[in-house]
Amino acid sequence: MAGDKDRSYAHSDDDIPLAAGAQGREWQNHQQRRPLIDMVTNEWQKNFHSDSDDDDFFYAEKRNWYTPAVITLLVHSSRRVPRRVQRTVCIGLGFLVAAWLGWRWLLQPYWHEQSSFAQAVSGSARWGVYGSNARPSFDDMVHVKQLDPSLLPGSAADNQRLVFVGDVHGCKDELVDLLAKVNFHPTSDHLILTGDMVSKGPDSPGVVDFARDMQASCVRGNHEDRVLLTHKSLKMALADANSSKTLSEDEVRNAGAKKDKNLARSLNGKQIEWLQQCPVILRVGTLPGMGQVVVAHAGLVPGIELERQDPYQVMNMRSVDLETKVPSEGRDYAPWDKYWNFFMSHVPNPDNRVTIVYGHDSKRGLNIRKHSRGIDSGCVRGGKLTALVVEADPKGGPVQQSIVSVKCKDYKNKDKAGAKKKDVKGQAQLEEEY
Ligand SMILES: [Mn+2]
Repeated sequence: MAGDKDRSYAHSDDDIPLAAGAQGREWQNHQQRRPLIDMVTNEWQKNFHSDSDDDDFFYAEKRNWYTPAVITLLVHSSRRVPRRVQRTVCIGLGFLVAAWLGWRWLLQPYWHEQSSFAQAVSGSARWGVYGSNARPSFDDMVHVKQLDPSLLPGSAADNQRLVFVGDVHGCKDELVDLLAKVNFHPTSDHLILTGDMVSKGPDSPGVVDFARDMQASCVRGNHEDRVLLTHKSLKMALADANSSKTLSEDEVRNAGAKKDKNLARSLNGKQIEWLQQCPVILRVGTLPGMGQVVVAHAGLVPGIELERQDPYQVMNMRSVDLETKVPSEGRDYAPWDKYWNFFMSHVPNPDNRVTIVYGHDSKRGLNIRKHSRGIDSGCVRGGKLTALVVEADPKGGPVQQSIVSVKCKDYKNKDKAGAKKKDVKGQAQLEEEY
């Protein structure tokens, strides 16, 4: 084959006749008629000359730029560039990459978020105004309550403090520890619980009794709501049973999940009554440096009167659809607290700005912003129990605020180990429900 011969020629310049063997003469003549370059018979040369135009194009594409010649050139030229210049170029390139990443992952999302908040605040309501629809009022639920002004810090001679505590979830020992840590005095300090005082943890009735003893204020969390609704349906089912009516399967099922039923049964009349008087929203009043202060378990939609907030969402929201202002208990939309803070920072009169103290979002954890204080730090699942302590400034300036917390035992994982054996699916559902 021609290829074999070519290769043997390429092998050595001196031995052309020998390598050509029997066909030496013919090749010698042929060789003399050809330019010297044609003797270079590597792959590149062969393909370049023998194939059609299309293939040329194809092979040209396939050739790598980093041929030995190019690499030699690069190495030589880089040796000629001073080290300092090389370093500067490297640092410059690194800086450019960092700047691009910073823009792409930090600044751009932030800018996008801020402009969508601005649009939500100033834009016209495309789908009507959220909160303007009439809702039925619930006669067994307090929607908004006003805190007694005499309980505000600085309202009396003795140094009164407000102590807000996040989701206790039946962790009575930790609540007692936390109040001891902040040196709580029931006569001069006032305790405000941000909801979800009961359920999940070891001693829900104990927490309610303790809160009653302390004459604490509270708001209704999603767990109080469930327990109270379950209690109500149990009572109704019992009344039906007493009126010698047999319960239908639906009535039994609708009386609530087993855990809620057990919890509702574990609470006595006084404890249920106390939970019942917890409002969905507690108006604390105006505190210097904090503006108006409001407590709600999960959140509020800014720009909507407290009386017009959807009670279910106040106990459950995590995000808000900026286009419709409709809150959601999922995280599919903008975090409500970020929108809240953007909105409040754009209220012209500082006296009209509202600071909200809330719990509910233990996954997000402690979340302190200018106009919001998220203080659920996941006590019942082995996190911390957190207090926000608000104290009057002796000189009449802005109130002093501090965060104090205690470590909690992991009650939920202890329960989980036992529950897993019994009902894996049920536990997965409970995980989702918070
Ligand atoms: Mn909650």
